[in-house]
Amino acid sequence: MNKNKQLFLRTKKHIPGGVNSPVRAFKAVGGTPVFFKRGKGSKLFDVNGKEYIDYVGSWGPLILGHCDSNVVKAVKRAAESGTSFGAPTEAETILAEMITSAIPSIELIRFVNSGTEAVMSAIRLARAFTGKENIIKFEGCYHGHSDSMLVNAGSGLATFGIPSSPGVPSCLAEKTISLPYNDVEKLESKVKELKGNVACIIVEPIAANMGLVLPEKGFLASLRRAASENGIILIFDEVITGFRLRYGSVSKIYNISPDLICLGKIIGGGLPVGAYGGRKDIMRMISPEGPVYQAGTLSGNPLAMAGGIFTLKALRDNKDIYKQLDQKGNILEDGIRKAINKNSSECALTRIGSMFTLFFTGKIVRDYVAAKQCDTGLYARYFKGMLKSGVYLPPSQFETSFISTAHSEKDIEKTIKSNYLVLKRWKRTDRIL
Ligand code: KE4
Repeated sequence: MNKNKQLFLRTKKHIPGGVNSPVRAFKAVGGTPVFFKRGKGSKLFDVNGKEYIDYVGSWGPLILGHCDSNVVKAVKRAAESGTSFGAPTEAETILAEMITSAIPSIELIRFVNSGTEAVMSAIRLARAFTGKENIIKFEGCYHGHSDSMLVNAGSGLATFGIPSSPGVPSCLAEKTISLPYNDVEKLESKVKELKGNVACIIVEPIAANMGLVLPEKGFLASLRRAASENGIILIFDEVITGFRLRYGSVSKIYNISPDLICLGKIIGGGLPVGAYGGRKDIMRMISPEGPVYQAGTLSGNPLAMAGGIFTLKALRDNKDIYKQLDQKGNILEDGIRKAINKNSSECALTRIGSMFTLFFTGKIVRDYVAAKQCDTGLYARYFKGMLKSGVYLPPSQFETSFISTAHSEKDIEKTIKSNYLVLKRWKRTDRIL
């Protein structure tokens, strides 16, 4: 039996679904998840020794690819001095200095251990600072699994949210209002209806959890305006986009300054990390300086700090790194678009910099309603075809693919070729791969 299958059966005896995070179980695409043994650069190697070009990149952290030599050396060096102290270390100071100088709107920052923790803490802080309880989020945006974030839009966009998971108290879910992404009119009318009784608006400034969906002109500005006019805290969840598209926050690209920003993934270089930060007057409410409690045994731990410092150093010290990532993305986009046209495939590609998603729909995907119209069965077949050809994409239509600095021209060419062959084998007529 295939070693992946063996391991999966063995693991399921001890871990729910055989995985430590749901999306890894391949439920959205079917089949047995691939168990990986190691990664190097743009490649992953599974337990059977099969090689893949990796576009998941651990869901975003590995912008330098797997086992970047400087990052590995730094983490090893840190580990040899101690894996955790539960006390202040200089490494936390260094990473805090790097991030606050890269993102001036972050005047104070607190490190935690995951994006979920960063968002959960920022929400609590916004509620404390404003004294209000309602929060606004957007359908299709994912902000980790804290209770207030596991909420769907009430039917017909009813004022209050309904839990999207059992175990989330309805009294809490009701305080989260979930609106359509890119819908300025609904945002403005909801804020008006609630008479500004909203603690915060949280958004992925570039949405990457319904597949990649870009903010339309004026959308982010409308959030900023509504927040400023109603004493609402604007939170950018940049757990994915932080340092992904430029050395810092995407808020610079859109010239919008949020009040708080949540970070994760890249700032830890693959080690467990999250962070939230922003306006001094807000962040000063965080304990021990202020009354809002938030804590963590391994927050700011030396290994994650080392991973983050050496990842950000590489991004900061090579001024062309983001241009090179965008050029790779451009070549890949061009190749995929050519294949879509040649095979008249019903697909829509969205890309920005080193992030991309191939949607299996003929429509432009501007929000979650459109994303949900994708043919996820076709995506599953496409995913399996690419996997077979040695290209590892996210095992879900509702995720984003990532290019790293380690992806070579040869990798991109092979991916373009595989993409063409998979789409060719499955023309609109027979749809059989
Ligand atoms: P974590 O708790 O998984 O570190 O971060 C939660 C989170 C917060 N905000 C955004 C914008 C995120 O994308 C995430 C987590 N991203 C998913 C993938 N899209 C992590 C993968 C997984 O859940 O296994």
